[in-house]
Amino acid sequence: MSRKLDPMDLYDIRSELSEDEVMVKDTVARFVDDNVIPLMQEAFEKHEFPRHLIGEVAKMGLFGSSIDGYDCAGLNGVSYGLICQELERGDSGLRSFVSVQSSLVMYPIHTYGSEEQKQRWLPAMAKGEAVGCFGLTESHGGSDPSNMKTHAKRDGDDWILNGSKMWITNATIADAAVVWARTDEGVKGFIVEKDMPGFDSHEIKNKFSLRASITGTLFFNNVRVPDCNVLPGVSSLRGPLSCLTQARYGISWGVIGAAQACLDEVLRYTQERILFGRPLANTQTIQIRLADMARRITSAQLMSLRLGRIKDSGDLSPTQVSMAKWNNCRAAIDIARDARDILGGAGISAEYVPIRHMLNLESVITYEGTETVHQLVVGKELTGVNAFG
Ligand code: TGC
Ligand code: FAD
Repeated sequence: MSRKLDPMDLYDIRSELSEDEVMVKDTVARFVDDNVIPLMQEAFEKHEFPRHLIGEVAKMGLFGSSIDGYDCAGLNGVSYGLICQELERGDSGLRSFVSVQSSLVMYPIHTYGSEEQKQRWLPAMAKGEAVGCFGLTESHGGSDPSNMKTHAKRDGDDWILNGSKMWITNATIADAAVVWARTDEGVKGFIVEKDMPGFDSHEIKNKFSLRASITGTLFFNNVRVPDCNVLPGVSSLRGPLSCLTQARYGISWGVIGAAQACLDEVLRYTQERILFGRPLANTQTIQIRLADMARRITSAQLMSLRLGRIKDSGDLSPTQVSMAKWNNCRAAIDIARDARDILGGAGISAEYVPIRHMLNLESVITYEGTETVHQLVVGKELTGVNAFG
């Protein structure tokens, strides 16, 4: 008799992981089962980010987990992916928080910041004592950040920052915002602190997606930023885009967790739901749909694991990340929508996870580069022709 396979891991990805990676995965999975899943339905309904989780996530060393030193865990890229996968099995909002803090705030400070900036922010962020946000998108078109209007001018030893940013995760709870602005010396990253005069933020309410995550706008009205708060290591769009590569990599893993949560729910439901005198799972079309979910999850797992190994070898190309972000977000959102349908009327209730994941994934497939953006990045790689211009 053939052995029973794990429905969430048909190709036994687990056996490809090192002992340390398995330990990271299992630790975060337990935390999510015990401390995250039980509260996400209510957090989503109340449109609230469960802030008390910040300290708990910090205690596990999940912020800036890929950074060596500065009180960070120094884990490899595959471990970061597994962290994202397990967190997003709970909710995309919590994974978003960790993506922003780790890949979009701590990463640029670590990669492009001065030693003083690193000492000041990285240990505090690793401990969850300081929260960060990342301001790149502007209201007139997030897909094309080269058209940014936010700008800064030197004034003695300071810079004067003007403009605004839109759709910013953690905007209203951030102690520091890494803000990208046009200057006479190229695009630069500014660490804007929450109390700086002229800096303001507002929460965007009434979202139907990522309701358990805070999203907002940032406004800069003649904000005086000292030169010591400017990231010295980069002066071009490569700065913010390289951060996106880190975050997109994590998202490619994260959405697998959301998809697994949906498959898990419908596997249970279709065995219990009796229609026309037999469990729903006994019908051919339902089995085909479940099999298709498992096929897509398995493909996504293989893609992300391979991507992680390439990342850890130091040879990651942004195009490879684009392909995985596109493929895995598409797989996850299709699975979540199909799972919602399989649940029938129950599928519109927040008591079942697919609708929450489905709604969250509408954001996830849009932020960090829309599906179209990633398709065009791959298209450019194949043809050598830039279709953005
Ligand atoms: P392009 O001329 O291609 O590139 C400019 C410079 O950047 C370099 N580069 C990259 N470097 C690292 N990673 C990447 N992914 C990179 N893409 C480009 C490039 O080599 C060049 O470097 P250099 O040294 O020669 O100057 O730039 P472009 O203006 O043509 O842009 C191309 C395009 C459309 C792909 C880019 O603009 C893009 O990715 N647009 C989408 C924007 C986006 O994804 N925004 C996300 C905002 S943050 C967010 O959504 C957070 S959600 C967080 C959460 O809650 O989880
Ligand atoms: P647009 O760029 O206006 O795109 C509109 C449509 O046009 C899309 O369908 C797009 O695919 C399509 N399109 C674009 N270019 C082309 C083309 N060349 N050909 C054909 N079609 C095209 N940003 C941050 O900086 N920091 C954050 O923390 C952050 N968090 C976010 C959190 C949430 C919940 C959301 C929803 C967004 C967040 N964003 C953040 C912004 C996000 O990155 C942008 O929404 C995204 O990049 C798309 O930009 P846009 O919304 O302006 O859409």
